[in-house]
Amino acid sequence: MSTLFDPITIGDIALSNRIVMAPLTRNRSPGAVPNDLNVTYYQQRATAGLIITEATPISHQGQGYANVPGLYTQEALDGWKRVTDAVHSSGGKIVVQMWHVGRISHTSLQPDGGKPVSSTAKVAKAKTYLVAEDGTGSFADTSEPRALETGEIAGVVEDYRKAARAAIDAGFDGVEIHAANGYLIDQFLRDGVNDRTDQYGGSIENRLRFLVEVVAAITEEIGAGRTGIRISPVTPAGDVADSDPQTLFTAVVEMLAAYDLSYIHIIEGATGGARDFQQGDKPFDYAALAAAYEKAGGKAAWMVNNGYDRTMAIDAVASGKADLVAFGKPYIANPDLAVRLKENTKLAEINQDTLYGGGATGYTDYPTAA
Ligand code: 8OZ
Repeated sequence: MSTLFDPITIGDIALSNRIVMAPLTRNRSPGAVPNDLNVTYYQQRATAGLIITEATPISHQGQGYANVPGLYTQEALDGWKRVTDAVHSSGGKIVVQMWHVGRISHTSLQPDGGKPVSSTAKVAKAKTYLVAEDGTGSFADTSEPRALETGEIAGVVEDYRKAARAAIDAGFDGVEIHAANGYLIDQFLRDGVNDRTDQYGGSIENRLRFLVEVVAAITEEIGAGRTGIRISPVTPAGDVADSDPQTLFTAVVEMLAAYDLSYIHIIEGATGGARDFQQGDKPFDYAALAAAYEKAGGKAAWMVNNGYDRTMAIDAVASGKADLVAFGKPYIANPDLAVRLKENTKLAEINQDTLYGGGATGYTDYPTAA
C-alpha cells in the first residue's frame, strides 16, 4: 500500500512524494517576467513532490491580472529557466500552469487596450486585480468581453501549443492545462456561460471541442506524459455555472482517458471555499467521476485539492481515493510543508494581507520549521 510520503512516477515525471504545491497567484512578477524573488520562493518549496507554478498566461491576450508572470516573451522564459534550474538543483520537480483568462480580464491588461476574448460576449460578475503606476494594487470589475470568432479559435489553440514548447525549453518537467475556475476553457465548457451557436457551443460535444483541441495540440507538441490538467466541476469562481456538472465533467474525463496524461487535478467544491459546494440539482459525486475515468481506460495519476489537512491527505492516498494531494494556502506559510507533514510538525498560519502583490514580506520570509 502506498502512502502520501512515497515516491510515484506520473507519466514522464518521477516524484519523491505525493505532496503537491498547488498553483497560487501571488502577483509578484512586474512586467510579467519571473525575477530573483520568484526564484527564491519556488526553490524554498522544492521538497514538494511536485510544484505547480502560479497560473501563467500563454499570451498577452491571456493576461487578466497585474504582475503575473507570462510564458510568451523571451525575458519571461529566461526568468522561468532560472526558476526551473533552482528547483531542480534542490531536487524538486516543477510544471507550469498554462493560463488563458478569457473574459476575466480588463482592457488595461489587453493588447492595445482591446476587449478580452471569451466564448461569449456576456460580462462576468467578477473582479480582477490591477496595479496603478504608483504600485498600489486594487480589485476592479472585469471588462466586457467579445466572443471569439469561430475562425480565431485555431490561433488560440496555437498559442497553447507554442507556450507548451516554450515551457519545456525553459526547463519545466511538464505543463498543467488550467481548465478550471471560470477561465477561458471553463467558459467554453459550461452552459451557463457558453452561448455560442457554432461548433463550439450547444451540445456537450461542442462545448468540449476547444478543450479537445488544446489537449491534442499540447500532447502532440510535448507528449501526454508531460501534460496534466486541472478542472473544478462545480466551482462558481469567475461567475461560471453548469446545469448538469456531473454529466459534463464525466464527458470531460472520458475524453481525457484517450490521452496518456501525467495527471488529472480535481478541485472539489468551491475553489478555496466550501468542499461541499453544489451546482446543479444534486451533490457532485467525485468517486463516480474517478470511476468513469478508469472505466474509460484512463491511467493518469488522480490529484485532489481543496482544504485537505494532514489526516485527510494521508487517508486519501492510503484509501486509493487519490494518488496525489495538492495543498494551496498551506504552502504559502510553510515552504517545507512536505517535511512538516511527514514529521507532523505544527503548521504556520498565512498573513492574509500579503497574498497578492508586494515583495519579500509574506512571500519568501516564511521560515522552515528546522
Ligand atoms: C486567485 C487570485 C487570482 C487568480 C485561479 C488563477 O483561481 C487563479 C487566481 C486565484 O485559478
